[in-house]
Amino acid sequence: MDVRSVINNKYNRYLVEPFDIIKLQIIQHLDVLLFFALVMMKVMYYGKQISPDYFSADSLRPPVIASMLPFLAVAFLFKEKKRTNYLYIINIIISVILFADTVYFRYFKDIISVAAVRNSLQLKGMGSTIMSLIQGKDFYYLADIAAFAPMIKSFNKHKQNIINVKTRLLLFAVVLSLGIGLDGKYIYELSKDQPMLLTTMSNKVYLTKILGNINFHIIDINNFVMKEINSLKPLPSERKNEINSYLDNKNNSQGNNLTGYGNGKNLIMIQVEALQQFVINAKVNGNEITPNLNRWINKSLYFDNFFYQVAAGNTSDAEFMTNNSLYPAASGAAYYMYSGDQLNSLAKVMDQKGYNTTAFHGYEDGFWNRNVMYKTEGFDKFNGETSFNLDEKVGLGLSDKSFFNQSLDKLKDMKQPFYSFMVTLSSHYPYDDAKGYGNFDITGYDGTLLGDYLRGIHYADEQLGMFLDKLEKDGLMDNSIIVLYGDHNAIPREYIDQLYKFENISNATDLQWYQLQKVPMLIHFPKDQYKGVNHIYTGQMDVYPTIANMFNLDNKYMLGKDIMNSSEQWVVFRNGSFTDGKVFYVSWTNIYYDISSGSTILETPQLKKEKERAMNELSYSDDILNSNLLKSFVK
Ligand code: GP9
Ligand code: MN
Repeated sequence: MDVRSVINNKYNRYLVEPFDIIKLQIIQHLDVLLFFALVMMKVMYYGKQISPDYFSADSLRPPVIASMLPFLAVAFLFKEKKRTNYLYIINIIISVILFADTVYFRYFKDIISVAAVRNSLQLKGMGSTIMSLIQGKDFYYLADIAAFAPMIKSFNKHKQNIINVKTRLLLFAVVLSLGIGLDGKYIYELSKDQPMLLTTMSNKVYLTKILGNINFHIIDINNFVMKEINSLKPLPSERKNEINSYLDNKNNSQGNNLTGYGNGKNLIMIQVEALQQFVINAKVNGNEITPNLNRWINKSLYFDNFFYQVAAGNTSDAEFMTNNSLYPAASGAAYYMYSGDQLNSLAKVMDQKGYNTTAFHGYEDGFWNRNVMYKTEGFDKFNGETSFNLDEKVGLGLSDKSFFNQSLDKLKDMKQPFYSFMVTLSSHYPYDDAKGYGNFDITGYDGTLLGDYLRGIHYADEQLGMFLDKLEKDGLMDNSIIVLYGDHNAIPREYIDQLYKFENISNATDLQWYQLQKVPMLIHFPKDQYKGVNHIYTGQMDVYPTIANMFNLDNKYMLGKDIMNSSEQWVVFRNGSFTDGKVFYVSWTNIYYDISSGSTILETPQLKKEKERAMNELSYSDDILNSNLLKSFVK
């Protein structure tokens, strides 16, 4: 029976059985139904491939349906025959993406991103690695595409264009609004639950779970294109010159204290999760919180006015600063946004000097985009979660104890000289997983975040102590410089009253809050040389320039200072706050504090200049990164 004659013949319409109408509608929309069912099946299969527990079918279905709807909506704009072709093409695109995602996950345990694709295209030998990762079952995604190719033509031949424009537009509008509504709901819920995640993209796997694989890729492509458009806008040459001469001035050595001291020695840099300064040399119920760090501080050059300077990128921002001496991104995470830039990172420059460079971290390789960014930063190797035996877990992932033990074995096997960058994990918020380890007495702080932190950081301290002691015993320390620092604060603002109470501070000012945002930083030299305490105001931005001086590295593109050869006490924070060691400027209230008296002071022309300098430095850093300036600066 001709479809058109049934539907269009108003005299005959009442003669048609309802069942026939349904049947006809199904045949007429077979392409839509098939597309929907096939893509759903593939995304479910994809979830199962990646992690059956994490991506349960129930959790995947709603966001996947939501992300499909806008594509379906567009399909209704086409006449039926064209619609089939459109859906077929969209199916191919989605299937190829899922195929790539599956293969990529097998290796990196992360979701593929545009930056990751671009970076791997630049790597030699990546082609054969990818080929070796592909498995027969991955072709499940593509099977229907091959099967349907010959059928589409004959399907279209039997189908007729019968839906009028008005109905098609209506269908488009209804399905699109439904899709946007549902997507909006999931995005809103996510932004309430984890406000930073959408801009920092720190956990792509989680984002994919909440928004669906397709939406993740749309956001990722959008971010990538926006960044590319931004960097296409050429900076005026005067601006480039201004930045260049500022960098020249900054990186003009003012002395030769310890210059080249590290030549031929190893560098072991340890970034400790949530290690704040207030626990150093402090006691709870008569017991030292960090007895091991306190002991090692006495054998090292210790900086007791060292600030973390991180922004939304948190841990990754700390890594970014100590390895690049450029400021974190104004919004989002530098580790995601700038992973396609050319950088003159510590590992890269060390590598040029013949060093072996390796990063170590006991959590998902793709978290904070590390698997991509460590390559951009020039590390030869990244020992992420997939390189460790996950034999003991504390909090998020591999326990610090096992992490240090396994890393030590790897260090011993490494060709010297090396630069090893180690990022710890166990003392991660909310710190309540170290309960079963040790019996640190936190009476009086039980059931509080601060109490959990004290116990958590006590555990981390114990592992750090064991690691450092072993390094010393094994003799590796005799030929190594160790730099150790905390990545960011442990007690967020919501819980700050617990910390004020611990510190006996009442009616705290913003200056007092900032003074509590210090993290420990120590440099240990062989044979405990140069031990002592240095009170200079400094921060994470200054780590790379300091190392560059000690290891005679040639880098003129750092915005921090060499602490060994500078009398400046300049520390700038991403929000525009800054200190010069005497005055502290708090950007959100526009108030200056005199550090020694703690009282507020009025702006002087000199302070106004400093404020401008802080803003300039931040915007220079933004321009360098947004316009990928190091690509042309670094010869
Ligand atoms: C995870 C770890 C945590 O890999 O570095 O990052 P954070 O949540 O502290 O930014
Ligand atoms: Mn951290």
